[in-house]
Amino acid sequence: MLVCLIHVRDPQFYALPVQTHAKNGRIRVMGFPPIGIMTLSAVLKRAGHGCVMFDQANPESPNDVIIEEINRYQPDLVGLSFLSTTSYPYAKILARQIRAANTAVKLAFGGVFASLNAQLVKHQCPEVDFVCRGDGEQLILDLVERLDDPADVAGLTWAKDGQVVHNPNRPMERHLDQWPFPDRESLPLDFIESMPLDVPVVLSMERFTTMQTSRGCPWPCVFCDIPIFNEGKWRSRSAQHVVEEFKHLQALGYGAVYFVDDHFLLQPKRIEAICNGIREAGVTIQWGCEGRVDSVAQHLFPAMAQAHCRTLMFGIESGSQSVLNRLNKEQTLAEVETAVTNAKQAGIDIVHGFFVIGSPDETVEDIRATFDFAAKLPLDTFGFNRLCVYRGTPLWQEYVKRGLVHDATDWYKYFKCSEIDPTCLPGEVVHAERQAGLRRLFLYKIRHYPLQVVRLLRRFLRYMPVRDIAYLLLKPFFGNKHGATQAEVLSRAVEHGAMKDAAATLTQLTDEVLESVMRESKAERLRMQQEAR
Ligand code: B12
Ligand code: SF4
Repeated sequence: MLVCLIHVRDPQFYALPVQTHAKNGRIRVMGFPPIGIMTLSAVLKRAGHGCVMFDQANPESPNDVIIEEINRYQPDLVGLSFLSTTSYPYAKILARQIRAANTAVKLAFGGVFASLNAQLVKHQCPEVDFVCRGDGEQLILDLVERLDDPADVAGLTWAKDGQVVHNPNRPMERHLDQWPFPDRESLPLDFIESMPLDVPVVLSMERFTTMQTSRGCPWPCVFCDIPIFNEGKWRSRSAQHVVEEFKHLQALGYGAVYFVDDHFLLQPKRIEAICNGIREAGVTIQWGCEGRVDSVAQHLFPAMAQAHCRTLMFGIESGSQSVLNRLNKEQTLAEVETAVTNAKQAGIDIVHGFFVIGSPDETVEDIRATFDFAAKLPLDTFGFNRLCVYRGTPLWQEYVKRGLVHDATDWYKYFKCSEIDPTCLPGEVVHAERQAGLRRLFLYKIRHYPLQVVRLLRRFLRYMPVRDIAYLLLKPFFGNKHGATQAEVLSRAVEHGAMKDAAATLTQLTDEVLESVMRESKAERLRMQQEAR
C-alpha cells in the first residue's frame, strides 16, 4: 500500500530564517518537525508499505503542489495530521481541495483535535473518510489493511450508509519501545530550534529535531487537553530505547533535540538511566524538556545538565496562589521557586517559565504579582500568554455549564477566556497590564540579572537581525496591537455544515467521561508516586 501523509500547519508557528538552505542542501525552516507523521511513516515503511510525507512548512510544496503530487502518486490513503483547534481550518481547506481534485482517494484526519472531536469533524467534513483517534501507529497499519471495510478498526470514526460510525476506542498501548524511531530523513527539510517555540528567537543553529520519550500527564489543570487525550495515563519508553535513539540521531548529525513529552520529569529512575546512558555512550547532543515544578526528580537536575540538558521549561502559569488554585494546577509558589532555583544551580543553561494571564477570577493585583514573581525568579526566558479555552478541557466543560460556550456551535473554536468569561478581567485591561508588567520585568532583569540579560541578547544577536531584536524588546514599551490575529479569525470563520448541530449532540464530552478521566488521572498519579518511593 502507498500512503501520503501531510502535516498541516498553522502558519503562525513556523518561519523561514534568512538563510533558507542547510549545508546538506535541505531547506531550513524554523519550528518543530512534524514528528506525528514521521512516526507513522517509520511504522508504515517497516511493515513494507510505501509512504511519502509533505509538510506545509515547506515553501516548495504549497497546497497545489501537494495535490499534484497526490494525483501523480495515486496513493491508497492520504492522511492529514494536525495538532490543535487552530490548525483545523487549514486541514479542512486542504482536505476539500484534495477531494475536489481527486474523488477516489481515501482521506483520513488524525491528531489531538481530530481525536477529541471525531464525530463532529466527520459530520462537518464528509469528504474525509476516516477520523483516526488516539495513537496512530497500530491504527494506521490496521486501516491500510481494511480500507474498504474498517468496521473492526478500533479508534476509527467513519461513515456507513450515510451514518457516522464511531468504532470503540483502542486500548492504550503501553509498550512504546516496539515502534521504530521516527522517519526524520525522508522530508527535504531541516529544522531550526526557536524560542519560546513560537516566536523567531533562535536557540540553537545545530541540526535540530524533536523526540517523544513519554506520552500523557495525569494532572488535572483545567485548561489542558492532555489528560483527556491520554485518558489520564502517563506512558513511557524505556531509558535504553531513548538512549539508542540519541545515538542514532548523533550518527545522523543532529546537534539539538527537544522532547515533546508533556511531563518528562516524572520518573526519577528512568531519568537517571537516560542521563547515565547518554554520558556513557558519549552522546553530545544538547537537549531540552518540560516538566512540573513539583517533580520528585529534582536531585537529578545536575545529572541532566551533565548529560547536556540545556533547556528546562516549567509550566509556572501564575505568581498568585489563588489563581494557581483556580486553575487546579496543584502546585505552590514555593515549589516554583525551589524548582527554578534548583535548575539554575544545577547548571541548566536556559530555564524557561510558561505563564498565563487573563484567567478566571484573576485580579489586576494577581497579574502584577505574576510579573513581579517572574522578575524575581532566576529564569532565563519567559512567555506570557492569554489563557484560552479549548474543547475537551475541564474549563470548557465548566463554560458549557455556565452558558459561556455552546458545545453545538462553538466546538471548533477557541476563545481567550477574557473575551467570554465575566469573571476574567476585560481584554484591554489584561493587555495593558501585560505591557506594563513586561516593562517592569525587563527593567528588573537588567538591574538584578545583568549577566543573564547580556547572555540572552548575545544569543539573539547571533541569529536574529537587530531590527527584530529591537522590536521584541521595545514592543512592551511602544506596542499596542489590537484585534484578533489572522489565524484566530480563520479558526472562527468555519462554515456551518447542515448536520453540525445534530452531530454535536451526539458527541458532547459528558461530565461522566470527564470525571472518569480525572479519576483515572488521580489513580495513575498515586500509582506513580508509590513506584517512585
Ligand atoms: C509540540 C507541541 C506543539 C508545537 C508544535 C509542533 C509541530 N510539529 O507543529 C508548538 C510549540 C509549536 C505548539 C503550538 C501550539 N500548540 Co501545541 N502541542 C505540542 C505537544 C506538546 C506535542 C505534540 C507532539 O509533537 N506529539 C507527538 C506526536 C508523535 O504525536 P501526534 O502528533 O499527536 O501524533 C500521534 C497521534 O495523534 C496520531 N496521529 C497524528 N496525526 C495522524 C494522522 C493519521 C492519518 C493517523 C492515522 C494518526 C495520526 O498518530 C501519532 C502517533 O501516535 C501537544 C501535546 C500532546 N501531547 O499532544 C500540544 C498541543 C497539541 N498543543 C496545543 C495547543 C493549544 C497549541 C497552540 C494552539 C498553543 C497556542 N495558543 O499558541 C499552538 C498551535 C500550534 C498548531 N499549529 O496547531 C494543545 C491542543 C489542544 C486543542 N484542542 O487544540 C495540546 C494538546 C497541548 C495542551 N496542553 O492541551 N504545540
Ligand atoms: S501539568 Fe497540567 S498543563 Fe502540564 S501537561 Fe499536565 S495537565 Fe497539562
